[in-house]
Amino acid sequence: MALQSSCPINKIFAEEISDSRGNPTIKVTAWAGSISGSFSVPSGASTGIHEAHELRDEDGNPPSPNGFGRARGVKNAIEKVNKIIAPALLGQDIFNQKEIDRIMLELDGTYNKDNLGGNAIIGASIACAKTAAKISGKEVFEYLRILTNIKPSLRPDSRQARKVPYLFMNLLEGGKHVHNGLGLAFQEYLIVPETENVQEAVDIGIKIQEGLKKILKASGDEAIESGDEGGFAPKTNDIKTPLKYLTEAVNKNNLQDQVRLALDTAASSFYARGTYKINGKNIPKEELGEIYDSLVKEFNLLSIEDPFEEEDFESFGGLKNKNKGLLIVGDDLTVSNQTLLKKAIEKGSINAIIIKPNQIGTLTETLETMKLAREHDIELIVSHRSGETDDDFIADLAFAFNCFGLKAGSPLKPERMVKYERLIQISNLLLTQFIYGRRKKT
Ligand code: 2PG
Ligand code: MG
Repeated sequence: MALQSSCPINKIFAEEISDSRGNPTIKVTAWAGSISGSFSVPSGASTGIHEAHELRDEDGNPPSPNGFGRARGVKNAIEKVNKIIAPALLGQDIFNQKEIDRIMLELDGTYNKDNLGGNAIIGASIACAKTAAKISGKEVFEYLRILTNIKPSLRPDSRQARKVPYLFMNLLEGGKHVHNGLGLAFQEYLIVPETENVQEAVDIGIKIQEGLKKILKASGDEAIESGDEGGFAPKTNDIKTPLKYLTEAVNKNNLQDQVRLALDTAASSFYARGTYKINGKNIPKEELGEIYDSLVKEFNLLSIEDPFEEEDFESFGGLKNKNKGLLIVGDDLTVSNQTLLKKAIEKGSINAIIIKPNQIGTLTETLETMKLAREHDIELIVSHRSGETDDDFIADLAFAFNCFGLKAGSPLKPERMVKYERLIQISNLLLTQFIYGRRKKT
């Protein structure tokens, strides 16, 4: 939808920056007139097999024999933006997001963005949206609402009519996000403060993580390591122990009535040839399902993300049907992809979905997937990646459509905290507007 008289794009430029793991990634800036907006692209470690392709210099090329150049380089992706995407988008209306994304999809011409790279395309896509928001004098979340109309659910029992998303904060880490070689299977142990006051939620997160530090030390863990998202990496391979630590930290702070626990097990990462490797043992999916049933009861879990490997739509649905009230969240299962979400809906696999714009590769497709999820009463949780940048776009995306959650890691890491800070800023902004509005009337 055109917002105002058209405004042609006059420059798009990509450059290399480092992500929170120290790997190269790209930052794309789009200009219309003298106004610009940028998006810094994040990168996953436990990626779904159906995600948009992240273009790296090593793709199809052996590593440089002289050892020059950083591993996981993005020179290729930068060239795709500067030499192919930019010329194709010059002169296009910055307000016509659908056409911008359509042109890039056509140029790429593959199902998984193999040619241009999902990282190159999403960089340009969101940079254009941010520039358009600036030109129209709107906050990014307001502009997103103009791009698409995703109504809050009208179901009286829905959790979707949330004004401000709940924070999903990852405080203990395992799986592919830690590097201590102990083999803790589950990837993320999260807390969810049940408050729409974001500052209060962040304070709770910091308090509990401080508490965890003491608990880990008392358990003999002297040198406490952190995982990629700023949560601690406990020295155990027992999947239940971190839940006990979290419960202890919550109880010690007397927060048991305000905080729920959640898991992202990222099960594809400990699955191979029909079995799941947990606590050093290979077990079948039925046994894994029973473990979940008992953890849900013992720890009153709010949600489990990716409880089974990413192609087992049936087992997701089985777990959901057995545990009423539990959120079964698709991430690697659905990779923010509308076609996979449709399949999950048909099979009754999930009642919540993770949304990561770089998983699908354009803003338009991200919004379409969110819209479809909302139409089917599937809770939306907008998420960061384990390799993050200082970009705060996902906070606006989560706020714009009354999403159930924003998952952005530990508040102790600056690249995660900027997302929470942006949400605090938006809440304050609305408060000021409200007060100002009331004063104006009297
Ligand atoms: C996940 C994400 C973010 P990654 O699995 O949900 O926490 O991890 O970015 O490594 O895919
Ligand atoms: Mg996940």
